[in-house]
Amino acid sequence: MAVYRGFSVTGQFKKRLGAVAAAALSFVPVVAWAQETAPVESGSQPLPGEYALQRSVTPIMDSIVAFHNGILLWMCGLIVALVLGLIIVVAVRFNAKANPVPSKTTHNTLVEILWTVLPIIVLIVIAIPSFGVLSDQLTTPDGQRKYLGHDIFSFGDVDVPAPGLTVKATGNQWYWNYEYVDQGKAFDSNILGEPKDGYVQAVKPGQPRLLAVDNELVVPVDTTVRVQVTADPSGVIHAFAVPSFGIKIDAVPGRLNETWFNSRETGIFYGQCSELCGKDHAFMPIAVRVVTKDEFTAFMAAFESSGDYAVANATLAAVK
Ligand SMILES: [Cu+2]
Repeated sequence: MAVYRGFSVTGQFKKRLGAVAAAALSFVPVVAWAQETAPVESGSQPLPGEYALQRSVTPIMDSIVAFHNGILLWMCGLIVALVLGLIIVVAVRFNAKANPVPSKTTHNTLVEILWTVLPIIVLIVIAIPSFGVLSDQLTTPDGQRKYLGHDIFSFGDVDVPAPGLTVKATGNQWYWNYEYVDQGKAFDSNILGEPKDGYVQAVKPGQPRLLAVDNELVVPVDTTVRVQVTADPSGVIHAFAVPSFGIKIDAVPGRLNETWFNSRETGIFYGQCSELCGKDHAFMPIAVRVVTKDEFTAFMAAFESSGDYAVANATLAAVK
């Protein structure tokens, strides 16, 4: 009887496995569709149906993608498979019916060593590349230092030039202010609303809702941009984050944090405040417009001579 019931349980389990496999297969069209609609040239932003990290356009994000897809996902997958396997073994072989007289074992030295040592190895495998990526993110290039890029187990073989531009991003309640530090020019960047809500500055067709802003931070392509990040001294903590650049750093009142990026692509890249900062936390997006070096030179010349962001922005093609 016990054997028969054990078999029956296994049979039911097989049916369940079939259902899980069918559910997994039903995701395949979604995956294919997400790949078709992924951003190709222009803006980098989250799109419906996407499930992975945003496309990388900087050496730091290359490292993060390699770390996440090459190590973390595999380790998570293996650990989930191992734990699930153990649970299945326990449920099938050691339930009260299949195993009516339980063992009185309380210690097993080998097992105890294994479940201590294996997690330590797992943590070391995660920690070594993780510290490398972290120190890359927080070390502003000087033209000499090598960066990891795709190969996170190297000792660094990617050259990155010293910063060609310094930008200070200040988190306010609830918008960002950007300053071109060496040029002494600053401007505010506010979210664009929707026409139906009576916003004067409304999103144009094609601009992403809740991400588009009136004044984008304009930076040149293939240039290392030093990003200094802080928050309004009388304000709260925010965080400056742009997924495609692989940057995320806190904006703390009274403290100047620093990170950097070097985008190899032009386009508009969107991010969001990533520290739960208050009632309009969801409405202070970040939009970085990466333009060619010539376009940036013209933009900055117009900004410096006029002191007016709108005049400088008019030198660039209209945002579509
Ligand atoms: Cu914020």
